[in-house]
Amino acid sequence: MRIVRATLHDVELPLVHSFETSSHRKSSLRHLLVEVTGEDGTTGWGEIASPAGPYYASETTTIAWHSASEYLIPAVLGAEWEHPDEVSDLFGKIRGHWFAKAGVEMAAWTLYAASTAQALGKALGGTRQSVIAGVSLGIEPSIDELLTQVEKHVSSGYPRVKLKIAPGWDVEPVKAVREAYPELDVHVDANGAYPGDAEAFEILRALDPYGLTMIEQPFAPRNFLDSARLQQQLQTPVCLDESVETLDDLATALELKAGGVLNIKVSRMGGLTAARKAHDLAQEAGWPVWCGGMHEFGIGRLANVAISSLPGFTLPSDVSASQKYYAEDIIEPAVTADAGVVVVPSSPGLGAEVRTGLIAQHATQTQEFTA
Ligand code: OSB
Ligand code: MG
Repeated sequence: MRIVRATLHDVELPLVHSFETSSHRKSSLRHLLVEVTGEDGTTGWGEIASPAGPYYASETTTIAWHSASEYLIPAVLGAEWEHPDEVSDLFGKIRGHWFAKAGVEMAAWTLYAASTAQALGKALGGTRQSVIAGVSLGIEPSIDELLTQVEKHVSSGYPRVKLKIAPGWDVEPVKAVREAYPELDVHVDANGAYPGDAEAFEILRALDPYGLTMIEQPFAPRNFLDSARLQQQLQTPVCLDESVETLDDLATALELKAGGVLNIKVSRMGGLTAARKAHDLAQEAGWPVWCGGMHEFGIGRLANVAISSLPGFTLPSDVSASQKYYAEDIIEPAVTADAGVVVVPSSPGLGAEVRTGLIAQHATQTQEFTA
């Protein structure tokens, strides 16, 4: 297979409800869409979902535009490959830039799936027909507003709620949500906001009695040691997100027992092939996995649904309905969740039509590349 043409679209969509994490608040999102054409005329799509600012990872949207247009797209254009597992090798010499690599590789995967008339999930080895979605709720201005958000999503059927926490917004919101919902599957995500000091350990230990499903990324991404120390002191599993960008990071985490659960993000790990390998490694080690999100538009969202159909994804994934984030998604039909259940598409390729008109309407820059 060969990609003979590519187009990079820089697209900004407004969020229906602004979202705050330990680092900042946002009300619209800018992602890059990668459109590719194979020599048989089939189209594939990928999404580069890096955040606009360097808070979750150092790779901003502007940096991703640069790496995709100058290095990654030129590396794949015109190159011959048989299976998308080979595509990441084409840019194997380029260090980092996981989000941009993931978007370009995703375009090759969807092109391959469409061209060979397989659903993306099946092509990846997925075995589920539907996956369970959880929601991720940002830091709210008050506990009451947080409870309103929890109620809204629990009443629409989501079986798991993840709460963003940060120093000063941790035990109190968790206590309030637990008191209001004694049985709900609740977990927290600190996005690495806690320093590894005694006070932070004390706060994180104070979360242990609330029966959380996991505490996600309490410490800075490279701080595997404090994560391992904390895990020894808690019943609650520690989940790693930002810490695991590569399979080597995962091997380190497993060896050190720096947690007990893995959040696999296709974007953070540089693509679907790496995500699948991470799933295999974690499964062998007995760590349950789930798929994390980056507020993806429909293309990245469907890639997340597809990878979540693999058997080791036993915890609810951040694959909530498009409408949680966007009034209008760039795919048709949009992703829907009925009582928290998202159907894995069975039609060939990505599993939905891409609304090129809507993309053109929201694009701020576009660039074409030919082999
Ligand atoms: O840590 O999981 C995270 C969004 C942006 C940056 C980091 C994270 C998130 C989310 C979004 O939690 C979850 C989703 O896409 O539904
Ligand atoms: Mg996270």
